[in-house]
Amino acid sequence: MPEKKEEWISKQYDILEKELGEKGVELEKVKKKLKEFTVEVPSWIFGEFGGGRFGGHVPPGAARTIFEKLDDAAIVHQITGATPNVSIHVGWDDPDENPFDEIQSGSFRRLNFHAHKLNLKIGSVSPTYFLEGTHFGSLSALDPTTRQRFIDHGLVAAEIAENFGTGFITLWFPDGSLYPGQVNMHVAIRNLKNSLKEIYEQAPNAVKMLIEYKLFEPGTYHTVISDLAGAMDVARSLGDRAGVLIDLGHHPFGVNVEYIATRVMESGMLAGVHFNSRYAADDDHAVEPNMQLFRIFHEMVAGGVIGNENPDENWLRVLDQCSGLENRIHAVLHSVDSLMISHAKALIVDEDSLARHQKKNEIILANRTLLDAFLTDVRPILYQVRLEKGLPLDFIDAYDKSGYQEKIEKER
Ligand code: PSV
Ligand code: MN
Repeated sequence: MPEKKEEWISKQYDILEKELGEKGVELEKVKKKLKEFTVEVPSWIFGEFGGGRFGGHVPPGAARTIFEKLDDAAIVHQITGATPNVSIHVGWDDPDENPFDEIQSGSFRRLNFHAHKLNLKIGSVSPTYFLEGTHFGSLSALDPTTRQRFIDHGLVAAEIAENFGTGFITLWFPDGSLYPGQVNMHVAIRNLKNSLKEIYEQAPNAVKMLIEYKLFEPGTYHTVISDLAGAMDVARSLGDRAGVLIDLGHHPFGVNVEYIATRVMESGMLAGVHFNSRYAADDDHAVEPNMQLFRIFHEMVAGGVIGNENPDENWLRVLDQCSGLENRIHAVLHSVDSLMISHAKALIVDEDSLARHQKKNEIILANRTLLDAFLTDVRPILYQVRLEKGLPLDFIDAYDKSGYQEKIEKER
């Protein structure tokens, strides 16, 4: 690194330390939290899936197997120091590439071993309910054989999560309908709840289940769990090892997602977030450090679901992105950077002033207090953290210089 850059960082850091210190924000504490920040990366970003347009264009160097996906995740962790866990999708991912119904949880021992060799761990585990055979529903299907098939699949995922993962399964269902009248919605929700109950009761009892909701897709008229109310209702019907998964791309436009997150925090329910950015629908784009993301982080900090010493008190955090045209590893590195920027901004809010303005109903002043943090360039803090951790300052630049992209494009 040129000496000048280090000087600039140190100068800017000192200025921030002084300015923020006057507001009661201690940068040493902020740095500690940022050093400990982690997020799971999804196996599915590194594979061939994504986009679904341009004649099935596969980005050069895309991983062909779950082992190669972990290899890619390993370089992301080496560069960022923040992504030790990889979220997997059983069915999409199978170390033995068995037919869907024959996936064995034991096969994942080999994958677990590969992960450990790479200094990684298997993180949350998703069963895959949107592959072959669920065009008329999975756990909510009218056909009992279909339901049983996917209950069994959920149990395999639960066993993998218990034996090799972090004990979380995350569930998303493609179940829904295209036209009014197509599906008896009462029956579908009952079937879904009963099927989930079977998984909940038969799964190893340390396994936690997060239920994801989505407004649309593939159902255009209705999806079986379309919103927070539906996900919470289902989770409550199961028990306290069940909770909800908030995917940022799964809401109607204009929804106040940070308030959704706040309601879940205040309920005390288990929860997690799937991070991504979207413009049109569920785009699954890389995370950007925008205002919404800052607000979500601010509520997570205020609600005490991030940065706790006891990891059980923290919400699960996972990237869920898979857009197909950009360099996938660039996209993941960009996401991790965006999350860190947003987290840093959330940690430097002048909370005392905010509380004072709220008490006096000084609406605009309260709003500007939040904006002050959002508009602060926090990169000197992040760079300082990276210097102290011995990590590169610019993740994408470090990746481009590593030679990894050339290597995978040649080998795969
Ligand atoms: C569905 O759109 C989703 O958000 C679920 O989390 C899946 O697991 C993931 O995307 C991958 O398709
Ligand atoms: Mn998701």
